[in-house]
Amino acid sequence: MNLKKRLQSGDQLLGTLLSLPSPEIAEMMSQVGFDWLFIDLEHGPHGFMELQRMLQAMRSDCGALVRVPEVSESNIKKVLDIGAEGIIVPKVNSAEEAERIVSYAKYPTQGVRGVGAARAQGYGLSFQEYIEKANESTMVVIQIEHFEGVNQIHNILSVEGIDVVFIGPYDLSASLGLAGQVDHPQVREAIEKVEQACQEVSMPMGYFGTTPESVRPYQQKKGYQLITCGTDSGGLIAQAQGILKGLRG
Ligand code: 3PY
Ligand code: MG
Repeated sequence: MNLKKRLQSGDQLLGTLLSLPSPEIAEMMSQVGFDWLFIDLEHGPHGFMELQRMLQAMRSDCGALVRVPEVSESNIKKVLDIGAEGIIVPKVNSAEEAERIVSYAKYPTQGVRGVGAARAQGYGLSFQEYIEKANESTMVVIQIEHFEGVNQIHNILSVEGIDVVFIGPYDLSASLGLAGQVDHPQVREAIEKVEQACQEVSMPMGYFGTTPESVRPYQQKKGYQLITCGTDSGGLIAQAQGILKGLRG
């Protein structure tokens, strides 16, 4: 079952964030049991070629959602044509922007996605099959991570075709002048405003945290179906620091 079907059936999908352009890390992380991997082209140095190599290395029963560097028709088209199951779009602050995102992610007549034959379409071998199913099976995740997006949440939610509203607690806290204070009451209040709006229209939500302790409260809240915990670089650093601490005391 693909990620979108699992989301629609009510599953909670656990992932981790990959910030390094490494097919080997993608290969490993796709084998440890995560439902999906959050591949970050917004902050990571990855280009489209590295993304393709990462997706090729992953186990097929682990999904991939790719965060695009910014909203652009070509970014969204390429990421989907390379074979991501969906896109994550950072800092969406208006309904107009959300409409453009959905339009770039869907083939006509629902949207304006260009038609090509790349990896997602089996380089042409599964062209018709992919084209027929893509609008339904592609996941569109938008991030609310700025107070402006919080203020616009009702308008943004009126846009057809959004599958998940994903909170970015770090950017959201920064937009409030509280960078990194993800549990500050003002940040929580902003998140609760988004939660309430999403719950009213049964919109699934997502959350990112660096540790299981930081995501657990959200994991247990109603509606949070896309959970991202930890990063590849954070894991490597923690492991190395643990080794040194063990050896040096
Ligand atoms: C943030 O916290 O700003 C994020 O984008 C997490 O994915
Ligand atoms: Mg962010």
